[in-house]
Amino acid sequence: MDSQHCKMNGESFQESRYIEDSSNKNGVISLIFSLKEEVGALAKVLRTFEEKGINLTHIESRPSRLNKDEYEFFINLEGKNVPALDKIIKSLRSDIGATVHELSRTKKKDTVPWFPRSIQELDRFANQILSYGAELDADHPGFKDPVYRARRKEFADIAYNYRHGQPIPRVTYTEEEKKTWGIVFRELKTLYPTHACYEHNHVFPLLEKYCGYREDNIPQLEDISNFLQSCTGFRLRPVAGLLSSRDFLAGLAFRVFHSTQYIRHASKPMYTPEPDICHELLGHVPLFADPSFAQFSQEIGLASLGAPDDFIEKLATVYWFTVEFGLCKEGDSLKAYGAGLLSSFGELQYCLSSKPEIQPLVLEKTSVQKYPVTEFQPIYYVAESFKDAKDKLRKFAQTIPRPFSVRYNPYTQRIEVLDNA
Ligand code: HBI
Ligand code: NLE
Ligand code: FE
Repeated sequence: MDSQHCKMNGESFQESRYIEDSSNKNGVISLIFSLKEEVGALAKVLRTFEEKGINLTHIESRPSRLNKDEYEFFINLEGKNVPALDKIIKSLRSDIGATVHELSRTKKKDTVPWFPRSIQELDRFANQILSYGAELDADHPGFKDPVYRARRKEFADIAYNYRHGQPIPRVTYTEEEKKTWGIVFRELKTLYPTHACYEHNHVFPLLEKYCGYREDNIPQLEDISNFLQSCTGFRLRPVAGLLSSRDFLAGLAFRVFHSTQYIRHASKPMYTPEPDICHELLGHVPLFADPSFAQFSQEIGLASLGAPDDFIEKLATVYWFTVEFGLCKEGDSLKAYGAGLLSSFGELQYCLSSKPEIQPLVLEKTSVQKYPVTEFQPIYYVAESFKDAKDKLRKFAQTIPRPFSVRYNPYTQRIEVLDNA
């Protein structure tokens, strides 16, 4: 459970791109790593450097003094591609079990990670999709089904080629896909009156009226995007799969929600760990039509821009326990507003049963809570209201060490950076 969580975070947070700093561009980085003596062990490591296009300029080996069956390798490499190097080091440590020491490396501790300043710049995220780790591949029903995989590629191509401002291509869904949607739609609709929050139940009939939400029809992202723009200014853009937390949260700052367009595998309609069109349309979309929720979501996005990696992780965790898996108070009862709950027939019932632990939303605590990503949540946090959650988030955002503040200008669709330094 924890390792899955770490996997996801690991992949998400390693990948910082820094604002260019020429002093580091061609620096030399030295590493020492140890490997068990084994045929091909070194070759395997060298291949990963080759794959990432990292040039090694020096290599030496010696038997390890600490472990008799290990060799130590000393290498110099050109430090041009720091994010790729971070990944290699991480995988040496976790996949190969190597001990890695970084001898010299100019870490730029106080530079600000790059972030988009205009809505068009979100186009840059399209080809930075994270692939799931081995553990998810293994228990994902669709990953062993070649027809399903080929279909996923068609959706990925739409997303890769999409540019801001274009209409989102319409998709003709297959009979099997429509059947899966129909099952999910029908079952969830029976639970919404008792389990979903007021806002969700308020918007849902409008989506049926204006956006083609029906048991026998998978609605089109383009129609929904237009509907949301008229409600709160939120818009959708298609995405091929999971983005890093940093990229995903940055979209929210522009009131842009990255939405998948493919559907879950037909064999498991009631729960999937991945976002899919059922999750986006039945879980997220109704809430983004609500002004107060939309503002809360945008504030998470604004707080994330240029924030250090550890804060991105905290904000992603807050996102997880609010936008994805949040419960809220309605009078004396609890209701679900988190999209991960509203799109899962199984978890929507479970979250309001007596089984999980329930805690009030306290961001200092919530932001560091560990969570599993491939099974029902053991703990949920309760918001008093969206306004209360937003006020808490604003306070929390003030604790982020950033030498500037940001605001979104909706007329120019640009982020304005106000220097505090
Ligand atoms: N990427 N495409 C996509 N969809 C999500 O819902 C999503 C994501 N990346 C990260 C993420 N969600 C969250 O779990 C947080 O890390 C922000
Ligand atoms: N578990 C959810 C579902 O089955 O719809 C998806 C969660 C995506 C974070
Ligand atoms: Fe989601």
